[in-house]
Amino acid sequence: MSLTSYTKATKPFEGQKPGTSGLRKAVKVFETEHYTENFVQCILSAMSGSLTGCSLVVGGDGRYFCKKAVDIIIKMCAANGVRKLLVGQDGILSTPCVSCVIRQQQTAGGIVLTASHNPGGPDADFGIKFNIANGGPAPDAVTNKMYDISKTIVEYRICPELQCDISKIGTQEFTVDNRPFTVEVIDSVGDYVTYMKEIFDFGAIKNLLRGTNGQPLKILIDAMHGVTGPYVRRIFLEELGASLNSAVNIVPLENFGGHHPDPNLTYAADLVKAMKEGDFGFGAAFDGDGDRNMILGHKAFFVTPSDSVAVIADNTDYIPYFKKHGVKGLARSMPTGCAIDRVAEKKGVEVFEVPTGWKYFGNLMDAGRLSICGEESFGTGSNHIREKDGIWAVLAWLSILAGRNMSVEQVLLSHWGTYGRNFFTRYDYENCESAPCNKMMAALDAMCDDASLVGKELSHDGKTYNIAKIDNFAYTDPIDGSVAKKQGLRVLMSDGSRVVFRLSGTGSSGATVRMYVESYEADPSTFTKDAQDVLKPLVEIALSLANLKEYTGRQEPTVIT
Ligand code: VG1
Ligand code: CO
Repeated sequence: MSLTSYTKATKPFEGQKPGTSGLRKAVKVFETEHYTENFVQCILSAMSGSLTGCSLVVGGDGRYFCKKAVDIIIKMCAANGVRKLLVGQDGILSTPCVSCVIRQQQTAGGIVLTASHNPGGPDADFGIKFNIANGGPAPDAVTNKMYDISKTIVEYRICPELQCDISKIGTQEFTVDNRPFTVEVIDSVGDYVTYMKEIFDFGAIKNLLRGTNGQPLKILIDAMHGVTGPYVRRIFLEELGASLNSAVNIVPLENFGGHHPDPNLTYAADLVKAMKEGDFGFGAAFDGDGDRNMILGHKAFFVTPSDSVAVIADNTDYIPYFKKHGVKGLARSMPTGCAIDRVAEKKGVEVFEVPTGWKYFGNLMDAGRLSICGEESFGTGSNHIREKDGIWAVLAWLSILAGRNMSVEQVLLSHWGTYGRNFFTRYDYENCESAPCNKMMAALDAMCDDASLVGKELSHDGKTYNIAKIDNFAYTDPIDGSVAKKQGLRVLMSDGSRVVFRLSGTGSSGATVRMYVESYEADPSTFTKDAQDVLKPLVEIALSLANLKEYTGRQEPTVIT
């Protein structure tokens, strides 16, 4: 029996503008009649030429509203002429896994249902993101097109009678408007696990955990009730044979157990506490959709994400994938600490500084100029896919520990010994009022044109810095020449220290101010110092330069990482 699709009349909604990583709003907003349908139609219409007859991947982090959204997407893809959908079982696919499946199955792209590290549940956030055929987040040109369509949309197409059970793996065939339409429900972890086994030497990691060449390494992995639970179970418990107490919170929950599924020292406090007790030698946590990671050593020794990517880039000899493919270039997002730049210099490879957001790495990878990259926001990855990848980062770290026969702390000390240490911290002021924050950014922007600030001395608590340059970061993509402007205010000091201010593009309401502070030390006696102590004077200088407390009305940040 052929099903029939219909055109439904609708009106535009304001603000369907994808941010740093997709459209994120409160669940209540997505539940508004036609809201989700409108945005899905914008995604499909933006694909125009490549839509009819194509295949797409659909999956998400399992948060509240995911299943409903999958159902809408299936009905709308069928009505818009898509030939086939690959849907994760129960709608579950991590963000890196979506990227992996898009590439392996050569689909035209994928739709990812997640608000990443934002909390989930009926009163929290939901999000929809589109990834293109290379497996990476849609670039600005594509998201701008979606946004433009959202401003004038008058109708969408849907096949309301189509019923599809996504709880069982297998293929279901439909006929819609006399066209064939296939939904293949896929194992949420299968393809991804196979790929990880190609990239890494699982035997070496197994030996490390078992202690074949010394003490067994006890690990503690916290999936924070996000999407990585099934991946952690399959990879760490079943494939690598870690003991059952090595993994916690591995059942995905629609509300992440009421927590922020955000792997940092504040929101992954339970992991930090457990690690401090000293039984485990390695700890890690992931965010809701599995693209972020936090790495901890014995007694919760913290590895900053900026250091983590630099260490991985410096130790590629222990990862079979890089031995096979080589390491072309390295990259980081602009606010990320510059440790990786030093590794690139030593290795004699290119290093790129791109705006915040993984979408800016894709072109460089596709052009064969980028192998490993990261963001200070707990994102680490490589050109094995086109998303940052939390599980990959943990496997990379375990490979390095196995290869070097060192602890996490020893690896860092050795790294700093070679390169010096880039101390880094980020202050977040979440959910502030938008208007004053915009004013603060405008005031900072005006400083770019104030020549009298260049050379100005700023002092606090015995530390003095000289302003070398203030600018608003702009980036020209070396591959396609596209330009991204106003990507963050940078205050560059004469000694290489930096302060950066940005407004977040992932919040669902209000404004979140991010302040990034970095300073480099070559003196080994500083290496074991607490980053907050070392950076305190520069933090105070930055706060007063921006009049941040006055504009935001906040005395303290919400989160320090
Ligand atoms: C934040 C991070 C950015 C990251 C983005 C998406 O963006 O700063 O580095 O790429 O989240 O990560 P913003 O605009 O809020 O600073 V995820 O794991 O939330 O998809
Ligand atoms: Co994420």
